[in-house]
Amino acid sequence: MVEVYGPLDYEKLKEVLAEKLEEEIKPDVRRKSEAVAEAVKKEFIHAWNAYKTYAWGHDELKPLSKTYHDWYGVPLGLSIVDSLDTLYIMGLDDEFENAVAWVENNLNFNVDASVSVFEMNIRWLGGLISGYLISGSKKLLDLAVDLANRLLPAFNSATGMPYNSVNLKTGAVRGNVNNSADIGTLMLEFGMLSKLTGDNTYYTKARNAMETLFNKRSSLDLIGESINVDTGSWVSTVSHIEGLIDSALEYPYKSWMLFRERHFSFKSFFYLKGITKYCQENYNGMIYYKRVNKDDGSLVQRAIDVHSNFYAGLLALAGRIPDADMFATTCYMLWGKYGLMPRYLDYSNFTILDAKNYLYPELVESLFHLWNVTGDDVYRMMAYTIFRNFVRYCRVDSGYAGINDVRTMQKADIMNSYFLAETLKYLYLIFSDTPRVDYDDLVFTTEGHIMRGVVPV
Ligand code: DMJ
Repeated sequence: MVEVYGPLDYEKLKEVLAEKLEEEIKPDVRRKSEAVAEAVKKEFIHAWNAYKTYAWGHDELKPLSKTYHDWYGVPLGLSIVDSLDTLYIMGLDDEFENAVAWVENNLNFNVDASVSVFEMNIRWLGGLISGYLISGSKKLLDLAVDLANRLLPAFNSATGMPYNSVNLKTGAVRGNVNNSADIGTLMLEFGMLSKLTGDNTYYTKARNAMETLFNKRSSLDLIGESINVDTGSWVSTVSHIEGLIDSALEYPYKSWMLFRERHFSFKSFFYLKGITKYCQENYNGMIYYKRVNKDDGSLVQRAIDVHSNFYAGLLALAGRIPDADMFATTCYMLWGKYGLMPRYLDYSNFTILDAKNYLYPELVESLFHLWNVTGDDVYRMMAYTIFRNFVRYCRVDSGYAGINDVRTMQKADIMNSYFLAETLKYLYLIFSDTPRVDYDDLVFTTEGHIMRGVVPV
């Protein structure tokens, strides 16, 4: 990894990066970007084979104990569903067919379990829809409809914003205090399902939830972390771009890209405006997004969560290239400083507040969008060093392991499904010179699932 210490200044860092990347990385990446894509694919196969051997049909692989983890106590094949479009994109057609067959023959949502509406949406529903768009398998679409119908009771709150959890069998709901991200990250998947089925229910419910959340924004155009969906009162008034809020800021813009309804771009404009004005700051020569109170903009904390790394990609998609570049560079500096970026740190003094890195995708996602929009090889080179460090620190005999503490690189017994759905997919796409999908015709969901365009529908 390019190690960057000393002056943490954007201009100086760009110089150091340019020099180091030129010496260390460029010859490799320039010469053989397709070979790097193949290397990423090889690592995907390594992780996928381990999942197949030790956890097939279960949700996620535990790569150290060589066993599995099921989120809700019953196997719902999460890693299979989450991997479908990655298998297709990487040209692993036999594996894709086997995975579709497993889903067709085994996946059953009639289970007595209280599930997160957000997670079932971004991982399972998104995976099924993109799997259907690629395969044309009617059974996958039926499963997507069945799942969405089981999630619908969550919207029966007084405000129409969803409860946090719903029992897939009984429809019983839980959690009337819900996060902004969980409320505002349904539109792409629910909306696409309506487009595919002609049943507008899903589109309308998700749109109402997004609309209601938007209307609860403060006069500074900021939303808080959590809200009571029965009363419509904010519970946490802290505003930022991190987990608990993150993808609520991402979905209005991407919904505009997918559905082309003007009100989505309007929402996105106001969210980006509020964040730029009250959260964005130049600090020690770099760009950061601080945590503030949504009502008066007062400082809550100077901290950065690895999940916020997605924001550079959103800025790139929205055409804000200088800010996108500066923030991606800030994030890259933090990945470089620690080998892998710790989940959470105070950027005023670099105190680590949470030292784990569970194979997080957000920076490579942003680098992919930046590279795709600008064509600047610097983003490929940054992605290459991150890929090398994932291999160096996280690869084990049976797959890939998250890291519990980036200071010691002590491994965690978990290979999250998004490593297959997002991290390796974006790493592959950034290097592939012959992509199987046309980026101009696609929207990537927050879980990296591809919507629109691929499609024999
Ligand atoms: C992914 O499941 C999605 O990107 C989600 O939006 C938030 N974070 C995880 C990965 O970190």
